[in-house]
Amino acid sequence: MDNLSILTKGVDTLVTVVGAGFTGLYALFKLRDQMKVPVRVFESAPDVGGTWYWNNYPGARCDIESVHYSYSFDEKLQQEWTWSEKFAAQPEILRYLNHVADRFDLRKDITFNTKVTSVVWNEQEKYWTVTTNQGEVIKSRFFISGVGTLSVPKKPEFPGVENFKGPTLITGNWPKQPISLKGKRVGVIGTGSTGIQLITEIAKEVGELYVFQRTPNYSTPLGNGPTQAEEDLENKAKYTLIRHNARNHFLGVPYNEVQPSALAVSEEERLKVYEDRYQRGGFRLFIDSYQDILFDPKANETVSEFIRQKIHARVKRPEVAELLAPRDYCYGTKRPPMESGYYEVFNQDNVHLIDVKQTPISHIDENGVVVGDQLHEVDVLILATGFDAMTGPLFALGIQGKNHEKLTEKWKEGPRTYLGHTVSGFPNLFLVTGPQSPSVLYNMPLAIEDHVELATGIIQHMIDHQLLEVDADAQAEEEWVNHANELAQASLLPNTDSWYMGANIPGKPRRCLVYLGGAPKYRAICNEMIAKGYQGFHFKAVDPNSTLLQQVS
Ligand code: N01
Repeated sequence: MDNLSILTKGVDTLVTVVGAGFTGLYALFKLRDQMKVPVRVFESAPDVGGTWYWNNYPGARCDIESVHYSYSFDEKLQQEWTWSEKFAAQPEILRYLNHVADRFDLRKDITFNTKVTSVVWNEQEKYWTVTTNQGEVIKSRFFISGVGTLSVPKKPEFPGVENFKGPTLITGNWPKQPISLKGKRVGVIGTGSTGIQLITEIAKEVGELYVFQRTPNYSTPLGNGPTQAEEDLENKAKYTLIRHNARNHFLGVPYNEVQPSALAVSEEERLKVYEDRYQRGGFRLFIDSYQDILFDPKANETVSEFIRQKIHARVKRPEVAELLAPRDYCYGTKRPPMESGYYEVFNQDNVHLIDVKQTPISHIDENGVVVGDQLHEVDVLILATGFDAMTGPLFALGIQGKNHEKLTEKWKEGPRTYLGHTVSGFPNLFLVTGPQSPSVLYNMPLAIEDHVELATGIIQHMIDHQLLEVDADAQAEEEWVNHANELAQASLLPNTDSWYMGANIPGKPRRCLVYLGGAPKYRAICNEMIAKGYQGFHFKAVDPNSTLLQQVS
């Protein structure tokens, strides 16, 4: 009997993958077509896309250039696809993912409209029992989570929200049928990346717009525009090099002009650099200006003040500009949102900015949003209030590991992972872009490819060596958690209330959810771990006396 048959004996499939976004599609291709192993994929939506399926709110688009924010695993795929804009909008990214699904004939092996409701480890037989809301129960040797990092919208926390008589729309679960906001009075709660994109777009057509802002953001220009044919050809000619350079950059983009310290240069020189990066757009100001802005408050203040002045220059009414200009936290410690005309929206007479930090939203009634004792009447209410990031989607899977330990229990003081990819006591389970991996501070498609390859590499190793179980060592996990926390503590992130720190969800432990060492360092650590024979993992071989081996021999 061959090695694969040994690992699949007594189970329904070798691998179960949950999610059919960037992760699930690549994992299915890798496992089914390259490794030729049995795999099941479950997806709660009726179609592929993941994040890009659900977040179809007006204005949604990516903010890493599409030439980088795309799969790199297939040369023909990257040669044949042409993006129409520098930063593609949600419909185009969804079309791309549909194209990938069709091109590799993936859809036929995805079970849609099906939510995984529990994932329970069977210690005796060494498999996961995966249960779905459609009543299916399967035994799977391995489980790969592709549920995404920002896929569980934050629960509305406004008393009376259920009494509102008009539609209440949640950006992370936007209606699939077209909805017209033309001429309507619309209220938007939330001014993060989502709110900023949405507000800019809908301000073009709504009657009156009420923006309820608790914390202003340091938003900078996206710098979008149509794809230039010549540039596209050039990029395609050197795609291998582009990907190589992207993979060797902290954020996964091939920028190479970052300088060591904002404080080591004259003010004139610094402002010149900030202006250049601001005008060129995207993440350049954040990641390609000065290295110390995320670590040194004085360096950070130079860029924070630069952005505040930009906001004041763009917003006509000084009191509105001042409300939009953050003062009490450092730039970059909340995820920097990109904008394309956001600040100018507040120069429109029909747009009203309401500060809900000074006076919070007290409740929502049937007619609108009540702030203090003032009612702001609206026809449509939009909640752009964010997500229960990183841990929320994993907790929703109902994962239970060795000794019946629940993941929710193990992580009650905050996530504990080895390499942001595995969890000690939860064998044969792989988290793609899990907490304490570079994930959201890296170019997501590349981060996903890295993690799918790490997981499938371990699975292939286990097939080759007839290994039934892999579990992260508790000490290795402890060291990784400490390393990730130390890096976070050395940065300015912990001082700010953000979803990076879990601070946007009441009661969630305040822990940095992201690995701040950067993707190149992270990849070097993973490669070293593999070179040292999967250091930090314990494997269990098939027991020669076990019933399993007796069955297969
Ligand atoms: O969510 P957020 P998001 N009362 O948590 C406010 C990615 N993304 O969906 O800051 C009043 O950032 C909250 O206020 P505060 C990207 O990684 C990417 O916008 O907590 N307000 C904040 O203003 C991003 O970071 C793209 O004080 C309340 C907003 O709601 C991540 O998704 C586009 C409130 C939530 O902002 C999440 O972004 C969009 C309350 N009770 C998103 N509760 C790209 O371009 C919350 N808020 C790729």
